[in-house]
Amino acid sequence: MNNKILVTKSSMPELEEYVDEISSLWDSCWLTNMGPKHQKFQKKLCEYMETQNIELLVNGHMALELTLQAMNLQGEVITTPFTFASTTHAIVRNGLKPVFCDIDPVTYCMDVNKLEGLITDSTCAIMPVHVYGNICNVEEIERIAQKYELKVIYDAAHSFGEKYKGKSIAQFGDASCFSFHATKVFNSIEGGAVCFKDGVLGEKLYDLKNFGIHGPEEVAEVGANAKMNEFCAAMGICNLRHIEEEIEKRRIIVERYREKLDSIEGLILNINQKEVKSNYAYFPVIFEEKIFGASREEIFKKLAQNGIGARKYFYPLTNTFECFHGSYNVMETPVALHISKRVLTLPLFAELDLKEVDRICDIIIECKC
Ligand code: T4K
Repeated sequence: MNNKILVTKSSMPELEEYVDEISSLWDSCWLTNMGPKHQKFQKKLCEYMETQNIELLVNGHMALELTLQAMNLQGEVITTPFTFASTTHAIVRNGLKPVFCDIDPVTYCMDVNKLEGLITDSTCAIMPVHVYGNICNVEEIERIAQKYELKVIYDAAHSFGEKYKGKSIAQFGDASCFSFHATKVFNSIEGGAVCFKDGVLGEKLYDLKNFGIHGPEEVAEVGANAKMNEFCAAMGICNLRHIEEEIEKRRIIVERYREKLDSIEGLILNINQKEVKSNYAYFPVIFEEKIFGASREEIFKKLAQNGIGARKYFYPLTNTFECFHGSYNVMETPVALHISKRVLTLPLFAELDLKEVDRICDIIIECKC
């Protein structure tokens, strides 16, 4: 496993730094249930994400699922199928109906030109995804949401640390749900957070992550157990100290990929979005077989033979999952289908050596015919 290069590798603080951060837990024996580390992490995140309103959760999925529950929604939620299972599952597990909007062929986020046509009397919310850390067209989504009085919940799992026009990405929509999973730009081992506008939503989320318990003798909601424990909060505190260095290292790696692959015909690289402070979360490449001469599957296999674990994020589309028993028509999202059949996300993590980036690119270029 050690000589393999996988799609990502968790960022970790120095062991001593983490040990130092968790040592007080041996005195307090307070390990979970919104303890001092949880509170400290929440406060640090508020500063970093430039918001007053953050609720910490056990993972990004529960952030999505409980946010929908806290909003008491009913009916249809417009979302995209080019995402991780979590986005669609959060909608379905709330008894809501996902309605799939196609994606923009450049950003892979929701195609806002197709959004309005999907709104019906049953639509209650929009759940767009800042996929790969590419920022959705937040202005147009806000305009449409206001016009039809819809809630906007961003799946911001990939966009920690980003800004749009100088404004923290945490400040868009009614809520933005982040993932701090081990595989993300920023991790707290497992973890997630919701940033929100309305304080009442925060109070509900606080209860919902703790079984719906509102007071010592009052259980007001049918909640879950989705609390972040103290060890995860401590990891988050440590990793947050280094986040800007991490993003800078990623930027250098992405630049190198671009230098090597930009001019190769048949490859489409992820764009540099204007007015976005990027976190360089993923490096997706679209392989147009007819021009490049080799298919995504061939490249995937060739890389694997060389010990390189690129991934097909996000294939298959969520609207084709077996668990939905053919409920959705994939032909309604043709751009998402096209991209999902051709995309590979290449290895990208802060400690990835530039020589390895060159090797990965050379293997890809050798496949061109
Ligand atoms: N919304 C979106 C758009 C998401 O992408 C996700 C999660 C969510 C919501 C939900 O957030 P969470 O509930 O997960 O917080 C991974 C992650 O598990 C998942 O968090 C992530 N998206 C998804 C895109 O990727 P897998 O099944 O591909 O992970 P896995 O185990 O194959 O790991 C990928 C690579 O990461 C490994 O090859 C090596 C590396 N790795 C993995 C682990 C577990 C590490 O370096 N350290 C580790 O501890 O889903």
